[in-house]
Amino acid sequence: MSEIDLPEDHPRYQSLLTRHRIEEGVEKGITSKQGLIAEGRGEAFDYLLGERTIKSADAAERAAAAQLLLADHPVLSVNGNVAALVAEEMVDLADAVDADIEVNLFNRTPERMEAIAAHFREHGVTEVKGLTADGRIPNLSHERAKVDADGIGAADVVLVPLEDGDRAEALGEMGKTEIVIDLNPLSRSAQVAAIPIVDNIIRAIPNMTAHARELQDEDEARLQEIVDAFDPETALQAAEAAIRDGELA
Ligand code: PTJ
Repeated sequence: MSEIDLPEDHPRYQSLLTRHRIEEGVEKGITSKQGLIAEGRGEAFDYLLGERTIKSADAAERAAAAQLLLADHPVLSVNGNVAALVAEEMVDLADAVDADIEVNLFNRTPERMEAIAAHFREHGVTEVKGLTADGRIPNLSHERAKVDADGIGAADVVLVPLEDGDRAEALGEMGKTEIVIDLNPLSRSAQVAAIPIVDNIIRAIPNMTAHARELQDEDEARLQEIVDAFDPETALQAAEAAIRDGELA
């Protein structure tokens, strides 16, 4: 039996596990109440996608892994939903691509910042970024704009999962190469990303890590080829088509 007392081959296993983790996140002061609403919206899109990683999402996850391996200073941004759903998997990915983890919240409070940082420390991260907050994202209201100058502030490639559109756009305007994970292909964050990944974060992160481990010995030219072969427009169109025309599993 797993953490939710259900066999893993139960047809609704993933969805129930996700709900359980988000609920627990709220109880621990990690996830915001708005995070529950965001989860519900994500689930609806996932249902329409057949709760599976579609081919274009797998290609995006591979391109994202290559992009993270190519980066000089990659940062994985985490919020309350990400921390509740995939903390351990994020730490694995950070390890595979040698990235920093930075807490960056939409509804920023000192208590949630600390609770999320502590959660990642419990998962083995020695230096969780985001608490210094000595950098700013230009053109964003104060609290949401706070970043670490030597974290997201100095990053060349940033992974921003489940992000709101404004901040995704503002980060893009700072010249960062943005990888977005969002189940809604029409969301502004997915639309502004260099690499949009339309997949449930619960599947996306482990798959990115698997791709990163498989690609780790490739040379830069080969990694760049994989990034260049990826087209964000085509990937978003494929995801939208899967949602509109797909057959439910
Ligand atoms: O912890 P905070 O304060 O930073 O707040 C985080 C949330 C997620 C509440 C905040 O960023 C927010 O309100 O986000 P939005 O604008 O609701 O956008 C979240 C997007 O993530 C939506 O487009 C959802 O479809 C999508 N989403 C939700 N759950 C998942 C998801 N995408 C991938 N995997 C999921 N499990």
